[in-house]
Amino acid sequence: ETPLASIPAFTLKDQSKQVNLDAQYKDGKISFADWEKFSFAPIRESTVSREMTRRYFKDLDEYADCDVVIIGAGSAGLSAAYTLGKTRPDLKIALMEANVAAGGGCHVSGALMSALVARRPAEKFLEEIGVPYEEEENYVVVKHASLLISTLLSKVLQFPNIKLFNATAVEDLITRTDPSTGELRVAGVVTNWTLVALNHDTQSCMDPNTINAPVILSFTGHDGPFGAFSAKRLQDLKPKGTPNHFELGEMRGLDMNRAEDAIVKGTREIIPGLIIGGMELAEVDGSNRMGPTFGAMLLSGVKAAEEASNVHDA
Ligand code: AHZ
Repeated sequence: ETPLASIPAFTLKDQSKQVNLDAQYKDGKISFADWEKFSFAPIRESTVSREMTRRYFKDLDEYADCDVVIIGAGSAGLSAAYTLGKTRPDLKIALMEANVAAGGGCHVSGALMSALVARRPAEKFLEEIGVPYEEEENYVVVKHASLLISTLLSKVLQFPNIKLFNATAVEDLITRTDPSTGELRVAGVVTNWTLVALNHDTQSCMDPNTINAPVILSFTGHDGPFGAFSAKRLQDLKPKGTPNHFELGEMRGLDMNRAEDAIVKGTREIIPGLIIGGMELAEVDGSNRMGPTFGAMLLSGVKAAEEASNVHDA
């Protein structure tokens, strides 16, 4: 018998049901446990439901007021969440993602051909989160886009000050007019479960949720079913003829060199309380599309976290 691995043994409450997960070789075969004796500890179905719903609604309650809301858990939103979660453990951060799965275009389209390209100096961020890469002169290559997103997500979700609300769409922004300056500021978000949000025109009105927060970071990607969400709302709030009006759909043709610098440098507080970064910014600024190169998404997230920290403390 040769022990192969160090997966620890676990013991069920009933001592007679001890299962040893140490890999063993016996008679030329590998075995991890005596599966005949194997049985899980018993549970009541309602207990599982209660454990999930109690936590979910407690989180909704706790995060109804928070310090920062991040809209969109694509590569840019997750990078911002990581940077802010790590450097500002004092801030309570809600991360809203319309999709069931996080990752946005990085998981879905970027993962079609697996490899992910990031131009230097974005490899510094990869080193920070511990994602290995192959070196080329001006860029690095990660074996799988999903390796980047899953590593980033696993780190983000471990921060005690961050809660991900997935399958939840931000439907609107909460706005206030500053009585002294008359300036509009963003003061929170209106949310709903995505499946509800998608059915507003087939069902009678279903109550949305709200989250109040002084700082909102928006990374909803470029125009699409849900994409460019805050840019679209902002356009409604700044109708033609008012200062800073812009037209949506301004994103220009693909130019990797111009696009990546423009997105990182342009990541900023667009109106008080609202910071826009990632590809959503291309809709506001009319900058170029960049295609499947992800350095700017990662560093736009870092810049947005810096802005958010300063806006929060101002
Ligand atoms: O589901 C969306 C996705 O995960 C989510 N999202 C969009 N609208 C939302 C809403 N409420 C909550 N109203 C919402 N979540 O936002 C995420 C956006 O991720 P993304 O990957 O589309 O955007 P990104 O800016 O993080 O990365 C863009 C990646 C691209 S696109 C592109 C090109 O077309 O040239 N190049 C790159 C690098």
